[in-house]
Amino acid sequence: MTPGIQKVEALDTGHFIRVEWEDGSESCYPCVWLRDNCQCPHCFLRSAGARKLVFKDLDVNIVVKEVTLADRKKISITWPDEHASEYEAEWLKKRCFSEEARAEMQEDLFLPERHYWGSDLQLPKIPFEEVMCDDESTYKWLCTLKKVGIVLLTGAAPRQGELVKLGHRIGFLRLTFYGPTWQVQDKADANNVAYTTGKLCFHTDYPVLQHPPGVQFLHCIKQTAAGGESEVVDGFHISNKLKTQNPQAYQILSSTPVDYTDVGVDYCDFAVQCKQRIIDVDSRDQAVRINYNNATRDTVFDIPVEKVRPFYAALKEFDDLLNSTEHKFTYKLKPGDIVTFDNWRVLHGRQSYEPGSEVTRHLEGAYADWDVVMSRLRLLRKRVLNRD
Ligand code: OGA
Ligand code: NM2
Ligand code: ZN
Ligand code: ZN
Repeated sequence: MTPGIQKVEALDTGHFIRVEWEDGSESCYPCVWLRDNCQCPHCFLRSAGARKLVFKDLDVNIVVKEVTLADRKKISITWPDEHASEYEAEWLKKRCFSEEARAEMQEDLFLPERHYWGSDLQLPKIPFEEVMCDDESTYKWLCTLKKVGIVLLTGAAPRQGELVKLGHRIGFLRLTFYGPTWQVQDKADANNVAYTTGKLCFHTDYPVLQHPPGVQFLHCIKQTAAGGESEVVDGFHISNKLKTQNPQAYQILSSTPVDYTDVGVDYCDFAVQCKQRIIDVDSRDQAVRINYNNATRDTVFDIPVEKVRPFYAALKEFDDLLNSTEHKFTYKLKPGDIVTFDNWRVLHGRQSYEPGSEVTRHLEGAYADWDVVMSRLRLLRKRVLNRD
């Protein structure tokens, strides 16, 4: 429950409002922000949850004319032009500018908590059927996907079409040049190394796209008897390790733009080019996305010649860490399994297998964007926790 408001006053010649809460805490709000976020029908479109007030009509030097405590649940402000605004206690408390309150709100919105793992991973498993029918299971699936980066859904039918259903469950899938869903199997004149029987070293999918798919689904329809095992590694955990172990290598991989290329025909013809840093970092130098597929890394490399060898040395350090037995987790998909993972975080690979006259191994794959997955997660959390 939000505490009531004890007292409200203007500070700094009307540029700030100070709120004293009944629990003894206090919050400070800049008047320009309060005016900007007036919730009246003139300034705010309730049905869209969006601001109507246009920026040119905002006086960035505005001060309050009068502020009053309507009751303990609401404050009222009169502005110099007589416009009147009201703000509810709960609304204000959530938007408190203190460092702790902001951190709490950001955690609520983005769920940044991560559980790092190595070869000791306890692969989280949930029945596919439960995820399709039960909100609580879907919520648990998506929470775990965000926190751990990988969840295995079990017991789907061993035929094409299950991923389209899963896509409808979250909202929609991400279309790429390889189609709405795509078939991983040995193909003549393969337009991608994935469509052969060869080994796939640790990679993230599709770093050649400006906005690589955030989430990947691989549904096992048919599995070969010998070979074809899957491997995964926690790219964020490895990035942390590299940063402590070899800060210079980390610096190089998190700053060097690497050229990627993908040219061919599938859903339609394509000639895609992109520059990506192998370790994408935020303003605090924390890894937020791995962009690494050795197969589509371009032969064109747009960096000064003297930087080339140090780059390869740095990539070697990273690749060695990815492949160390301490860090990688190996498993083998069974028909009906759907592995779902964070394609911005988890690097995946597979062992080679023997080619045959007929198809012995078949996975159906699909992508989703984190925006779509997080949106579904927030909606389900509201429904599951509030039971509305
Ligand atoms: C892919 C891929 C894994 C597998 O298609 O990009 O990584 O097990 N496939 O075939
Ligand atoms: N497939 C599996 O980056 C890549 O080329 C990943 C994409 C072909 C859709 C493979
Ligand atoms: Zn208003
Ligand atoms: Zn892949």
